[in-house]
Amino acid sequence: MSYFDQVSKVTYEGRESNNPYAFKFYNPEEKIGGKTMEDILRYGVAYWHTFTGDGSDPFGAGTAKRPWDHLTGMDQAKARVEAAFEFFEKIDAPFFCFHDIDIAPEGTTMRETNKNLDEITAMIQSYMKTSKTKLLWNTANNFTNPRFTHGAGTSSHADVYAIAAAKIKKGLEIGKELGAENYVFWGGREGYETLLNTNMKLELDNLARLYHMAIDYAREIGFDAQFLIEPKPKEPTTHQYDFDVATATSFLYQYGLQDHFKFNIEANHATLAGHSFEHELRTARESGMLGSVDANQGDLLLGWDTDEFPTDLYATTLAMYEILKNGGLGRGGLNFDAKVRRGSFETDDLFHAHIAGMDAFAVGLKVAQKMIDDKFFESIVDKRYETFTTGIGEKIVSGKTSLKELEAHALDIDNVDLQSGQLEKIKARMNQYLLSV
Ligand code: XUL
Ligand code: CO
Repeated sequence: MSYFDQVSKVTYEGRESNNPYAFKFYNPEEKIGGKTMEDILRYGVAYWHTFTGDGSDPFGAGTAKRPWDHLTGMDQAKARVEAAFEFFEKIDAPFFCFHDIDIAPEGTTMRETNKNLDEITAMIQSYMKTSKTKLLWNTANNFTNPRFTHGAGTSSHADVYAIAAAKIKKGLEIGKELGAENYVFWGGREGYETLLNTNMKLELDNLARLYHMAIDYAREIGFDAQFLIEPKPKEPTTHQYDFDVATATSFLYQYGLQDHFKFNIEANHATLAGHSFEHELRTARESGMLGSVDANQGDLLLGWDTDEFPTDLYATTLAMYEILKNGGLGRGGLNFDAKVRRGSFETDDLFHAHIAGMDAFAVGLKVAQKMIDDKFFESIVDKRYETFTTGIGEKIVSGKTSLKELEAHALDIDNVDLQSGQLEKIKARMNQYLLSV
């Protein structure tokens, strides 16, 4: 049975192609800086948006028309697996990602839920034997079920904490079973609505204890995936503890977790935190903690997490600049944590959306590689800080000076030779680069 008859296989046809089911810029085999695009970009399909989501939003019911709509329960879950692997093959996806409840329905008890998960995991595993698509990461959904209303690892109720822990344990086992490269923790409910009913210290201590237990259990079962924290400042909670990369870094160091985690950085979460996407990537990169990316984009006119497919070439280029400077994403990848708009309810739209996102990051990659090869921006940066390479600047950088010596240096300065930051020249050059591929 075929779920997506309209498409045979999406391939690269080049920028002049009029075929809506072809890549215009993403050429998996093309080498950029010595590596293939496929190996650098490591695209992932998000199971929840593409196969489980129905297009509903807080104001209206689902709109999506899917060939598995007539089914329910486990039959529907199985149809989704069949459809997913057909889609992965047709869109040429190297990876996919899922939450536990995306792939299998919850039962009335955890025992029943785990039985459903085991059955679908076995089915996925057998599909993976003949598919090139690997698991970039999986995670436990510890936010949808009403029992997580006061949090999961930061719940005010110990039983809920235990349920969250049990779901993570199962997630780690499934990740090992399917050979996941990473395991993600996104704390959608790990935060608070008001401090007046919140024991923040206990909640954060408990969250750290949960992470330590997860590290221990992964070690115990021999699951060597990279653990990733996905920061987000708010939504659904008013304040989320993993607010942004800097906040979560300080949490990791405070609790001795820093060697066990990297970050999964989502574009729309960065902007919700009042940062640019590239700011979050840079912050993680500078501390060696850039692990993976949830590739999407928000809408500047809306104040929430719209999870749109990325099409903004400026943003994808600046993101790829950080990723290339990081030496790539290692075991991470670019997971399209993105959903088609509610009005884009046909299965065709799933293909158009992924093609748009894959092409947008392919352009970003090509432009960023040129920017790096030319060293145009790097030389601007080098020149801007050159006073730190000699004399007193060199002493500052090597930690070989003191306030006394700096005062002696400063007292006789009569004129500081400041240079322009050349912001407009830089932005104009960036536009030239963008138009050059
Ligand atoms: C929610 C979000 C999640 C995580 C995984 O904003 O991004 O889908 O990526 O739980
Ligand atoms: Co995400």
